[in-house]
Amino acid sequence: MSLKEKDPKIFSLVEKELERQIDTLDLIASENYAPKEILEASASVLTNKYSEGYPGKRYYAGNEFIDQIELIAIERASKLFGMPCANVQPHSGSSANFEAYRALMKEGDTLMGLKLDQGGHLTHGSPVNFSGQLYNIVSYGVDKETEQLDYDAIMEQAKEVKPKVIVCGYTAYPRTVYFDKFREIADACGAYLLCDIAHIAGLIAGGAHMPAGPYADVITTTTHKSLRGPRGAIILAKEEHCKLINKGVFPGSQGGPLDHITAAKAVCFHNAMQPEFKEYAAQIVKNAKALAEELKKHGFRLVSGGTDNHLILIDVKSKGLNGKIAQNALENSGIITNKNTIPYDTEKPFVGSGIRVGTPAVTTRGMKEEEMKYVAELFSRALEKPEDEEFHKKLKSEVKEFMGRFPIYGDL
Ligand code: DSN
Repeated sequence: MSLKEKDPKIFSLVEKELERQIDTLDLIASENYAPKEILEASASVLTNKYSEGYPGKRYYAGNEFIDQIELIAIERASKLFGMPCANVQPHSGSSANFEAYRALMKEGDTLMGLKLDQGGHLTHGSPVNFSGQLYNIVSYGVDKETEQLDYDAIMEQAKEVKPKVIVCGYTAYPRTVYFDKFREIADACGAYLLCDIAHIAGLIAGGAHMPAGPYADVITTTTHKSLRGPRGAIILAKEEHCKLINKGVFPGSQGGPLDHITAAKAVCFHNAMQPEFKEYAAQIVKNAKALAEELKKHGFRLVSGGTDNHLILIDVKSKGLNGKIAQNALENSGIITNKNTIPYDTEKPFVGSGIRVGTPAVTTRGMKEEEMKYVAELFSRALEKPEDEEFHKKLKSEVKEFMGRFPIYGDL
């Protein structure tokens, strides 16, 4: 029996979600469309298996093929990001960071990460997250004028604070992260350098951002953002951290790995090694730069003045709005984004003064620089009359028509 027959309610909601994805303009910087082969691996019979442990050292029998899959995933991840040790079992970016921190620090040790409201992640030291509760957090910020990282200031702060771990790599930072400069900072204060490359993993894999592998002690990343794989995460590390990281993931914090996701991760790494992926990564950046220029023409102020990567942080206060109002007006018009704080924001995080947008998803759908002009126009028009539902409804059909030209899954 199919899902449609067994559970029509859930089947119909999945269908509706597919329709929503097809019809709307997804500008969420951390989202993408996993290709069919990744969906196929994720939805496979591998979900039936228990394989606690690691290849060759499992706590269950019957892992002959699972072992081969995990070894392939490990080898590909290692090669792709240029680090000798890879753990492909973490279920999410947050759990990967939890596990990496536990391998590098004891509770109470000092962790230096970018402030959440300036582009960092919850797990980089927010007080409402385990990271802020288990470790002594000394956050760094971006420069108030340039809204970019000031590496000299971070160096000075790090020398004073002497953190055990410095984390770099962000969720709302539109500029290149100079991992080489962070390596110098970490060396100057005797810290480990953890590069959380979740947002830019696809750009790194495709050669559109400097690599972290030569500089990091440990790398964490999700696999579903610009890397365009299944929902999940991995940890990469120098050889010396390998044992502790593996122990930290299992049995330290997780039980059985999600073998269907491990297989999908392996497929994702294979895809990311192909020449087409280089083109994809380069196009993401070209599209983001084109979109940034067009948004500026429509009168939006962009945090840091533009972008070097896949994302743009738009200050919607420059149009007399806040993030929450703007996100709603955009969603009602079929444009999917997320509200975000901007550096030195005066709004609460649930409101924010910014909208974060990114180009990984639209680039997967085949859009190029030319289309970014229309995307910026749609974005701008949606915010012209933030409270006018009729106006948004009309715009939503226009967006749907436009998106119809860029199919996701063909006949799926
Ligand atoms: N939730 C992710 C993002 O949207 O950036 C970070 O984990």
